[in-house]
Amino acid sequence: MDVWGDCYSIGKWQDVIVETLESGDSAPIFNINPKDIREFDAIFLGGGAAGRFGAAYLRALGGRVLIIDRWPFLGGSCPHQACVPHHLFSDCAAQLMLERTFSGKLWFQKLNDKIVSIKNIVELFRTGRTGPHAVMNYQTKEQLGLEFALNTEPTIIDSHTIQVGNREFHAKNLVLALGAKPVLPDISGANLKGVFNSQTLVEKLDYEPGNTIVVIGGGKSAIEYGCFFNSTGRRTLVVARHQIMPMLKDAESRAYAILMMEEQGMEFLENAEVMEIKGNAQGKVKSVSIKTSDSIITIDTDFVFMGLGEQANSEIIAQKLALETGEKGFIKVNRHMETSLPHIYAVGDVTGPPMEMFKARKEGVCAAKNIMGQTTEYKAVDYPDFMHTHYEVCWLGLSEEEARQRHANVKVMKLPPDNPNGLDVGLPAGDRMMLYLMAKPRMSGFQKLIIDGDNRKVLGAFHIGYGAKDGFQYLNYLVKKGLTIDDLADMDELFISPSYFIQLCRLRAGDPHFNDM
Ligand code: COM
Repeated sequence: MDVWGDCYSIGKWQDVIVETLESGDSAPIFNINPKDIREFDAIFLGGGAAGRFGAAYLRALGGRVLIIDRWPFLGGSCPHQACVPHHLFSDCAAQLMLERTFSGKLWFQKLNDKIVSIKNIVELFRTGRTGPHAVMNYQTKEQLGLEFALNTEPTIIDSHTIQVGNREFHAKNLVLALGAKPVLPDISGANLKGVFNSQTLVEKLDYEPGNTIVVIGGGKSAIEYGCFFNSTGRRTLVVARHQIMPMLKDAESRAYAILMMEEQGMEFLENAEVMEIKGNAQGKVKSVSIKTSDSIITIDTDFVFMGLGEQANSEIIAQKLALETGEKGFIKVNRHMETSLPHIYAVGDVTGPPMEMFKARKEGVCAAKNIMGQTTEYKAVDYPDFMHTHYEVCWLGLSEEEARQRHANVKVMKLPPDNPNGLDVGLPAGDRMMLYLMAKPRMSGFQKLIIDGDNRKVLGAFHIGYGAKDGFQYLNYLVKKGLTIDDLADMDELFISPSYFIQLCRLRAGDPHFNDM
């Protein structure tokens, strides 16, 4: 199918994508400008976050670029199996926690002791995801003017030549933006029906999971999906080899996040290992045996979720092109995004962690600039980060412990403050927290700002609640430029409560020897 010159509406794209996915039609979708006779400056293999943003930037710099992707849409795994479903499930977890907290009160229906369907939400996503897919195609073609070949597994002829169907494309450079996939652990029974990861959950779930769920792993996906399962009313047991949530470095913030999960009924087995997943006669999961520090326990379940991190989609390409790869197949790149071979770049998840959208997009842009002669370096360091429990958890910079090791005069502003009521105080009560503030104040969040008392600069920030994630994106940029509490005090808060620490800082600004608060 050739779509060059046709303007498909977003709705028309949605129809094409649904039809292609449902029928399994393997004909490529070409959008190639027949009138442009220039050689491609680059072919991006993969049109996800890294490929799409890199290609857009390269074209903006005047180059000619082609994106090739295996799916009939652009945007990659984000809208199909990764970030978008994760955010949907995290929204559900937040909503369900609210509804369970207020179950039977005010206008809330009685939800306590009720289990809600996981299958229905997965199905809702499966149908709904083609909307974002269609937007990506429309934006990429009509607004960004990019050329692409979709719905195809290309053949790599050599480092400058790619074949799609019976068409050959030649480029000065190749950019590998192939993404990553969940690690498949070597656990006996991992292939049984009823064992899922973030990809297979949205593709394959075809039954309603029972009342108990076992999650393997202690990192972002394990916790985020675990909280969602728990919020549906199921017993949820998280089994982690080491500590859970190791990425949240501030001890007090981490303790609050874990306590709130425990109060929702989440169960954690740290320093524990799944020995075996056992199946029934039909090949379906029936139980999991877990080795803890002092015993082996068996949990009956028909649903196991693997949240054990990601590995690169690099096997075929690395072999074909003899590329240097590292742990989990991640393609080795320098700060210009150049691989071990000339004129071949790699960007996004295929180069390794952090598996974050901004890193993928910025790496794509970095490769594009270098290809177009603007020498640029990129490495993801000192970035703000976030994850979901039932809450949104964001952080940037140093934890209090790290700050105290490195700086002599550390000051801390936090909410709730240290006080005889402990957490049972309706603060910080940022966005979307007013109901908790009134009825269950300990659930109204936690926040902490860590400051160098000598030069008044912000060293770190942590927020557990809702609505602060957007602010952290800007805050981190400002912190790197030397943001002080006095700068924060000069900003304009749009809400009474201090999601972005402005109000707390203004109360302290002007005082040369401000105290902890
Ligand atoms: C976002 C995908 S869902 S992309 O980064 O805009 O391509």
